[in-house]
Amino acid sequence: LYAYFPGGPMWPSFRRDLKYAITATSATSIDRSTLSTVFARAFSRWAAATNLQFSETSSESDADITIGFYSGSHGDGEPFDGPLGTLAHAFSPTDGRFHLDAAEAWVAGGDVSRSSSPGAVDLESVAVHEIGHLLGLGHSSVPEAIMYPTIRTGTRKVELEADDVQGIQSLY
Ligand code: TQI
Ligand code: CA
Ligand code: ZN
Ligand code: ZN
Repeated sequence: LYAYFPGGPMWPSFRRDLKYAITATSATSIDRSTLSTVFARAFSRWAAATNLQFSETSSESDADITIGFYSGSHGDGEPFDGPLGTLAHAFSPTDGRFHLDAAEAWVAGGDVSRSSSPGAVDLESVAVHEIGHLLGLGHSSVPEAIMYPTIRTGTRKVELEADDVQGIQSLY
């Protein structure tokens, strides 16, 4: 079954059109337009299941959600750990910070199962999971769910499971 963060934080009902900005990309070699496409696809999975809408903004000060790539310590007390281990983290509503470990062998817009890199991680799969956290979902006990706390490297899991849809629809 799905879960929420303690206390059930969520985006308030008058905030249904959330803006995100991709703010810190200097630590990754993935090009900017690929990042825009991958994150837009990840957000669209959740938009399809709710009355939430997401749009990218180039202005960090307008953004509800900020997305960035960082290595090691990056100022929030949750340092990244190099390849594998922690891949990314996102804070609960309405913080909006979504950080990705720049040290991962991210695969964006390709077929992760065909990557030659042993620790290849599918960016869109991780993004769909972290957006669940940004919206207020915790971890699910259903292994097929996007919000299940583990994923095998070299695999892609981007479609919301019935459990994810029930979880998000009970919040929004
Ligand atoms: N990052 C953890 C995660 O997002 C961070 C975390 C640990 C966390 N405990 C938490 C976040 C409790 C919120 C609440 O789950 S991770 C996966 C998965 C990670 C893991 O790097 O381990 C994905 C990031 F589910 F596949 F294992 C993305 Cl998809
Ligand atoms: Ca890592
Ligand atoms: Zn961080
Ligand atoms: Zn998680």
